[in-house]
Amino acid sequence: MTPRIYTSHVPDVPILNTSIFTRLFAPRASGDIGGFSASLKVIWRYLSPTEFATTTRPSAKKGDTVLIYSPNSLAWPVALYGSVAAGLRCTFANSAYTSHELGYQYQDSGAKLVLTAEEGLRTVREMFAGLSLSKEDSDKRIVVLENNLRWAGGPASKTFPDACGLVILGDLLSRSALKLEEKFEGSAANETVYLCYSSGTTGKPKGVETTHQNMTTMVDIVSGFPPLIPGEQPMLGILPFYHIYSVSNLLNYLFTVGCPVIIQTRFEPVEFCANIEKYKVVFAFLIPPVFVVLTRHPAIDKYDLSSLEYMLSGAAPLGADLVKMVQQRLLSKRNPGGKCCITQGYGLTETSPSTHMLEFHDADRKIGSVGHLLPNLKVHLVEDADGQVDAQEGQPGELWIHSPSGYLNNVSATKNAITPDGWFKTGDVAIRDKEGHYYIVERVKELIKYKGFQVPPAELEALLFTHPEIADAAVIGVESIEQVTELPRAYVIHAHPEQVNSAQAKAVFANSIVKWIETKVAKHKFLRGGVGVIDVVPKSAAGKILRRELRDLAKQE
Ligand code: AYL
Repeated sequence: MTPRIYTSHVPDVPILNTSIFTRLFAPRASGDIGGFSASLKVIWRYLSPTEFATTTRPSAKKGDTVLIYSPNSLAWPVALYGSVAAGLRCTFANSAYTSHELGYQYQDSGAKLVLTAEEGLRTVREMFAGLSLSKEDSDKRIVVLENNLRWAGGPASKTFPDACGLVILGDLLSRSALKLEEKFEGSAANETVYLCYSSGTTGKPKGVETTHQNMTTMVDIVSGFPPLIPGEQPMLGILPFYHIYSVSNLLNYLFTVGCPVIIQTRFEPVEFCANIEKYKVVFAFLIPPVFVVLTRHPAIDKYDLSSLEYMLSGAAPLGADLVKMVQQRLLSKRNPGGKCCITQGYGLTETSPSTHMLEFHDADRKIGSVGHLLPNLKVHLVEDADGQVDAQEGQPGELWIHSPSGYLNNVSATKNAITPDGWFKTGDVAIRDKEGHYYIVERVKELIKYKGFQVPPAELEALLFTHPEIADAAVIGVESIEQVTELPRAYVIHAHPEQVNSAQAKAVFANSIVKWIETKVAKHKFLRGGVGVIDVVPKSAAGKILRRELRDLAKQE
């Protein structure tokens, strides 16, 4: 039987044969040598494999990878696009990563240099020490992105007394004489430009090979979709830049629209409200936990948020009840007829990223939906794991998306995720209604999402196995209604069960594991759902953890 394949109601956009850099900057960067483009050029020249041949840094060749490790700052897009202009690939790490987590991504991606914020320097050096590099060798692999980026010609850079050949962005900026006519090097459209880390359906994080063309097409798709942004409004940059949601929607897309972005280092409710009031923000890209804040935080009453009329949520489920609560609260402070449109986008790192978006005019009618399929995409809803049986019209099925992506150096993970004819299995279950609006109703993959951030169970399980008192472990996500997110919860088996044969002993041991994990991983992976001490981890005959049984167990507890 021929499978039922759905396409978008919106016409396809042409697929350009250019690099993302050319699409976003080339016209502006060559004509305008203002602060931003000057800094871009400095980073580009420093990192360019053919330029600055006299520097002592380890040589990078075109196509090599650099790792960006920084919270949101003005230097972040400079680091990103400067590297891209130099023909390098970029991988971005969560700015809260520990040296161990960072080391995994540095090695797995094969990165040659790390571009870090000042506050990350200690962790980066610790990471290099963990890889047995001397201080001299590691400092040569680091570029420090200062928090207060001073444009070219500014005062001398802050000094780092213990530096052994560290390169400071501010130093490069003040040293550099730029020629306007310099041309950026091009990259081929089909080359990989970003390596975003995602655990996918199963296993540890893997580098998703995202090409220039994936990114330029996404920019054109989003730009062509019924207008997301009403005019050139200031936008809030509260999503972490290192997440693909930001790279695509806040950075790539907003640079093409020419929107100013108000950078917040991290989400902080009072600053968030103050910025909306000050800049009269009309539209914001958000994630579900921010909506929880919008229903509860006292700052909401202290600031004038009446300009904020459109919000798009993504990266995790946003329920209809929460949407209604936010609307009620915000509208109660507005004049009659005031607007408060909340919609959703859906996507995955592997699909670079957006595949669905709900148009604002459907916001109230289709509340809870992730909207229509975007152009240039094909989806298939399947009832069985092999994709042989189509889901019936209006019935749930796993969402498969036709996608050219793949994982770096990981043929087997790529094969598991993508069928030979190019269908990427999302691990999400969706329903498509008669009008072509999609609803994400369940996640069948093991991935846990804490407030929009990926928590790969396999990573926490591997860590738990290294604990001397743990014989076996499994990690699942448990729902927190209160926080509108999943919380990672571990089930562990004590290596000497007789030592934990009372409820109290179990509780003490469980608590010690929660604390122990907090010393090892970034905050979003903490075991906020707690630890359960059990006798046996339920497994299939093939040894696969039966997570559904553990989820049922968690519900009974
Ligand atoms: P990753 N509703 C429910 N689940 C969602 C949604 C949503 N709106 N969006 C993402 N997810 C879950 O790679 C889903 O389980 O996301 C999906 O498989 O960190 C998983 O998150 C993917 O996790 C955009 C642009 C969303 C980006 C994104 C997030 C992409 C990165 C919408 O327009």
